[in-house]
Amino acid sequence: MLSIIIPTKNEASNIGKLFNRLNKIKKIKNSEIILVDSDSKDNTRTLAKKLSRKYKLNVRIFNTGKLDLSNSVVFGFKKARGDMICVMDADLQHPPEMIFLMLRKLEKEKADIVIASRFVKGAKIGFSAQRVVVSKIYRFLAKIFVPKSQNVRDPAAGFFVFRKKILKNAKLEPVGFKILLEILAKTEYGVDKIVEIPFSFKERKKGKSKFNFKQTCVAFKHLLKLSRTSKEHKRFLKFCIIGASGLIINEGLLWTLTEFAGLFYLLSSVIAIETSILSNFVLNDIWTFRRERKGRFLKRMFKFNIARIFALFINLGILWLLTTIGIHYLISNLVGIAMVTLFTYLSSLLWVWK
Ligand SMILES: Nc1nc2c(ncn2[C@@H]2O[C@H](COP(=O)(O)OP(=O)(O)OP(=O)(O)O)[C@@H](O)[C@H]2O)c(=O)[nH]1
Ligand SMILES: [Mg+2]
Repeated sequence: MLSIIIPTKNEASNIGKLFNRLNKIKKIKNSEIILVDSDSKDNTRTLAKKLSRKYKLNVRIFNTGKLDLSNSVVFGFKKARGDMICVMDADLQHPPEMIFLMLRKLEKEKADIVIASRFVKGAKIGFSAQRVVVSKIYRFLAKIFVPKSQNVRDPAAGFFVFRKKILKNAKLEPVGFKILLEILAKTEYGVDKIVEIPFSFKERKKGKSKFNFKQTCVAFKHLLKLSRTSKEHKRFLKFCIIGASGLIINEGLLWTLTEFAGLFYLLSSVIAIETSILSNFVLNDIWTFRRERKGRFLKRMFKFNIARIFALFINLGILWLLTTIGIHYLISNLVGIAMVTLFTYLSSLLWVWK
């Protein structure tokens, strides 16, 4: 059975049309609809009750009081009787006609999660320029803070179907609106068992959007919270420790080769830099990114080297730029090193050990 979970807050102006469209779907009679409403003041629940009687739909309505959107949905998960779950909004931005298309895809492709995605080929999205930028930043940070979600184009989607079994053992503690990312971070699914299908996400026509500046901040706060649970900050720390060890190797070898082997200092430096790159790579491969090792060792090593050479140019570029605008070269160099650390970390996470 499919449980369709619909979070609502003051959606009386949309609920009539939503139920009408749901009623026209044949397979809906074998599903349950769980409306999780956060204390709407506009009759949403009464109207939903009336309509479910009128259309003879299997609807269960809960008032989740002060719970926010994502926690209301989690409440819905606990009430769900189906072995498949669909989450969708009530404001008709998510076409209900797609529900069983997504379910079919889930079954046919033996997927764990099917997402109606706003960012795959064929999708259309009616976002303002400002929201496009925020969404881009959010999706980029999601890749860094929740690496498990790296292959998902729309981790902030609100319309998706999944197998309930993936929730087993997961301790969901979301805040705000982004329930999908919480699921991607904490549940047990196959990373290759996520399918995204395009859809056209239009502006809401009736009722008021509850997604505002405060909710945007909450979404970023949620990301930070997830990075703590996925222990991504520890990974970054490991990367920095290895970076520091590389610095010691670099300095030590430069000194030894120049002073004791009698090499010209620039030649010593080339050997020292490459040795530290290689030691950094090996240590990261067996410690920082142990679980992300895929494919050929040499290929990863080559990519890591390329990223480091790029990093060298970034370092020099920042050093030159900041020094020419009057900043002391030692401070410019520190800024350069910080930026390079970030760059090499991101290229490692999103490219070398993707
Ligand atoms: N239970 C519950 N539902 C909520 C809450 N806030 C919003 N919703 C519902 O969640 C769905 C998505 O909310 P919207 O305000 O449309 O947010 P959005 O779709 O991200 O933003 P827009 O694109 O501007 O519409 C709608 O069905 C809302 O009624 C809440 O605090 N509790
Ligand atoms: Mg909406």
